[in-house]
Amino acid sequence: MKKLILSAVAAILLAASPAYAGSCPKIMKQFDAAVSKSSASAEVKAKAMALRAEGEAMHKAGKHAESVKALNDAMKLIGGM
Ligand SMILES: [Cu+2]
Repeated sequence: MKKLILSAVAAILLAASPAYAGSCPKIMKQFDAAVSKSSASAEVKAKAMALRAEGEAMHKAGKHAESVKALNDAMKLIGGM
């Protein structure tokens, strides 16, 4: 029974990660398009760009959930969503 639960959890984790892996580059692309059109101040944009870089680094490290969060925060800063 315990083994069954463990494999179910593993299956869910495996199914969840490609979704995250795919959404990071998507949000990065959206951010890049939005930042050039954003009316946010240079200071806010710089902060957002730092968050985006952080998100990209985490994406490359395989931490997709954290990456998505940082990228979404970056988007919010520039008013992209
Ligand atoms: Cu990712």
